[in-house]
Order: sequence, then C-alpha cells, then structure tokens
Amino acid sequence: KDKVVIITGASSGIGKATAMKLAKEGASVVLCARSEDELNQLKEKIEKNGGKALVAIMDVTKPADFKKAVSQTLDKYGSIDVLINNAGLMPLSYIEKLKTEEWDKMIDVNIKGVLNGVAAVLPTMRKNKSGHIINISSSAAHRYFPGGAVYSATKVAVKMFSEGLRQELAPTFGINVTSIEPGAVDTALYETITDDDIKEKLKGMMEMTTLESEDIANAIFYALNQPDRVNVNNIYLMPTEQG
Ligand code: NJP
Repeated sequence: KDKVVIITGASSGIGKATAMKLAKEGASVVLCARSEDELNQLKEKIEKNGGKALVAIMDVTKPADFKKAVSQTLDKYGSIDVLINNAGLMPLSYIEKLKTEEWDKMIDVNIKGVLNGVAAVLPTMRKNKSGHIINISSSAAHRYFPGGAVYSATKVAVKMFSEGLRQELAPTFGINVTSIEPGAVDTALYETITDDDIKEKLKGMMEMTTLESEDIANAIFYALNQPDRVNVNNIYLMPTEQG
C-alpha cells in the first residue's frame, strides 16, 4: 500500500499483471518497457480504476534509460520503495546452431538489465535504509529444457545474484531481495521462439494448464507484504500439471 514500485517489462505478461495488481492494492507504479503505446494504454486503464501510474520508456540494457526513469520517479513520487526486474527474453536455440547474437541479447537483457536496475535504484534505497528488489528468475534456473542452455544460464545468474544481493543489502541496509522462479506462464514469451523443432518439443508443456501472469503477480504481492523482519528469498512455482 502506498509504495512506489518500478516495474520493468510492464508492457506485457507478468509485468503488466503485476502492475495492475499492485496499483489496485494502492501502490504508485512506474511502468517501464520499450513499447510506448502499450504502456500508455496500461496507465490509462490503471488510472480509470483509481490507481496511480507513470510511464518511463526504457531499454533495460541502457543504464542511462534506467537513470532517467529513476529521476522521473523521484520527481513525481519523491521516493522508490520497490524495483521489480522483470524484463526478459527467451529466444531458445540449440548451442550447435551458434545463434550468438541471441545469446548476447539474453545476457544483455536478462542479466545486465537486472544489474542496471540495481545500480540505478540503490543510491535511493541506501539513503532510505529500506527497499525491496524483486528479480524474476525462472524454474529454468533449476532445470534444463530443450534449447534452453543459455536462457537457463541467465536465470541461474539472476537467482545467484539475488542471493548475493540479499546477503549484502538486507542485514546492513534493510533492503529485502526476492527471486521469483516460475515454471511455464501463459505469456507472449513463447511466441518469440522461432526454432520449429524446439517449439514442437515444448508444445506438450504449453498445451498443459500453465500458470497465469496473475499467479506470479500474487506471489510478488506476497513477498512484498511480509513484516519487516521477514525476507522471502525465493518463490519457486510450477503449474500443477507440469512434471
Ligand atoms: O514475457 P513477455 P513474460 N528493455 O514476453 C520487456 C520470466 N519468465 O511476461 O520492451 C525493456 O510477455 C518487454 O517489453 P517491450 C521471463 O524470463 C517467464 O513471460 O515493450 N524491456 C515485455 O514487457 C521474463 O524475465 C516465464 O518489448 C524489455 C517483457 O520484457 C519475465 O518472466 C517463465 C526489453 C516480456 O514480456 C517476464 O516475461 C519463467 C528491453 N531490452 C520466467 N526486452 C513464462 N512466461 O513462462 C524485453 O520461468 N522487454
């Protein structure tokens, strides 16, 4: 309630659902992504329902974009309580195909995007001696799936970085850190897979009842709404039907 929350990847899927949930619960949400139209539409929708939202167009791979979003947030709301590093990509491929440009993209967005976010908000949270950083990792940090070696590696990095961050920031600065690790969620992420063989292999998984973006939004809400003494380190959620 009344928290100021920066959410990356707010134009779609998990980020969008989380923005709607947190705004409904009283937070001021800062909607970050590259797709301006989607963000403006979401802001309108949130405001129509009585919520508070700000749009900050950003490419998470650009530290300057993050810095700008932070100053826009401070100008409008005066503080930053929560950062949700959610933006991510999953162009799956087999290593032997050497799709090195896609490897770079995943490393830039899924890992460096998270680091850029932390670097941008940390001065404010340190000064306040409070805050909460939530990083969206994946069940892929626990298990390999077809074509997912590089994607999994990025999500292991996010999970491990989150634990290091927690140990460094929580006891000293009162900044909580949570890694969210979902199994398959019904979002646009799967539509971006171009490799037919991999698509075929994952078809069964996606035909099962997957998680919904709202399920992840609820998990984030839970992590954010604990007493100060509690740090929720990880939330690992799988669809019931997925083995
Ligand atoms: O995917 P999708 P999800 N700069 O495609 C943004 C993880 N996850 O909601 O910039 C800034 O609907 C993009 O915005 P735009 C997954 O790894 C998912 O499923 O406008 N933003 C869009 O808002 C990811 O970390 C599943 O194109 C950038 C958003 O990212 C997170 O959940 C399972 C950007 C992607 O929305 C959200 O993904 C799992 C950039 N350079 C983990 N590049 C799952 N869906 O099954 C992309 O374990 N975005």
